[in-house]
Amino acid sequence: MSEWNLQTLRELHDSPLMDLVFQAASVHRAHHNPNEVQMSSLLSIKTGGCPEDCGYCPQAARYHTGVESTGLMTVNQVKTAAERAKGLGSSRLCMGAAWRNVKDNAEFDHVLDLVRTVNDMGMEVCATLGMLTPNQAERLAAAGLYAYNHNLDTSEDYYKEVISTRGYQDRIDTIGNARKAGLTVCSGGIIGMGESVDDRLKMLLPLANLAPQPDSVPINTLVAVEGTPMEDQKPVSIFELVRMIAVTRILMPITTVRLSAGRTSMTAEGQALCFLAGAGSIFAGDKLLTTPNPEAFADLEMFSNLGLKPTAPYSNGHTPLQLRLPSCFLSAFLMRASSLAIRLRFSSTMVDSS
Ligand code: SAM
Ligand code: DTB
Ligand code: SF4
Repeated sequence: MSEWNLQTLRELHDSPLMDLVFQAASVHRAHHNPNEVQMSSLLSIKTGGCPEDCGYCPQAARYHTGVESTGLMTVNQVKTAAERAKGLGSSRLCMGAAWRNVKDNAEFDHVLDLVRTVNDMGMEVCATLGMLTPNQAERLAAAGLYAYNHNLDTSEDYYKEVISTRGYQDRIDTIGNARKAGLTVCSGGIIGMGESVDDRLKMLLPLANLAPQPDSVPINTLVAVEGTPMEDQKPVSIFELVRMIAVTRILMPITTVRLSAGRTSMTAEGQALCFLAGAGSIFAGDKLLTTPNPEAFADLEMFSNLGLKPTAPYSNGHTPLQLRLPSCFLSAFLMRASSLAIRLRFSSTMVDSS
């Protein structure tokens, strides 16, 4: 358990911004390269028609948002998109499906093929497919999945105002299933849905209390989409976002804090403050899952102005199971080969001396 509670976290959150950012930047530098930011791309492999009622989501079938429902993308479509993303500097691809949960059917077998395809390209493969059973998590890990994204979204109290079709504990269970299968965990949430500052901090506490803490925490600002119950939410200010990123960084020092949805309305100066406060990744490419994201050239210009370099894949030392297996076999082979060589040398020494 971390030493933080809501009161100490709130004091930290409300401290003068310069002090907060300085403290967060110091923690960031102690554990991460402050001049590297990972570029990660999103790909909606199955869009729209979702049975859930998440109040922020343009892909829920019950809201009239103009998002068209599609079938699963083919291997070739995903390969082309992944090659484009890699060419623009992304070292990670996150594939999203508008599902409540994964089903054990031919579609899931196809997703496993998609995971293998992107893994073979040397990219970190992330997926966000809804709830997972332990066996499904294991099959994804065996196919080479590196990370699973499943957000808490908000505090347990405010969650009831946002989603009724899936419980908070269901989310915690899926995160546990992903982790037990050896997947790295990506879990965070959204600010700007009408929640209080305490709700934001109450979302961070259960994440910080996971042992170990999540490998990534995405901080999204709401993209208020017409037709969803949240269409009229007021945008959060950049300073609220910087405070949230800084508190996340201090609370979870090793975690990659991901500056996620909502960047189209931010200036490069605002984003620079987010990087200073500990954000270590952005979603790159002109589309998130269904909504717009800054153009690639704008991000390249921002990276150049700030002297930032895109992070290489697997830079935190983890590798997906599929990549770990050959190296396990290789080290077992090398150990056997060297013990054989020692035995041969030993027996030839015995022959020489006789
Ligand atoms: N269907 C799967 C699920 O809900 O677990 C995966 C896809 S879902 C789109 C992934 C996450 O995207 C959500 O948990 C939410 O945090 C984020 N998200 C969705 N719509 C958003 C919006 N309008 N603004 C900001 N974040 C959003
Ligand atoms: C996350 O926390 N944010 C990403 C990713 N995980 C899957 C999704 C953002 C979606 C924004 C709304 C859309 O484009 O549909
Ligand atoms: Fe469906 Fe995921 Fe959107 Fe919720 S967030 S409506 S589960 S696609």
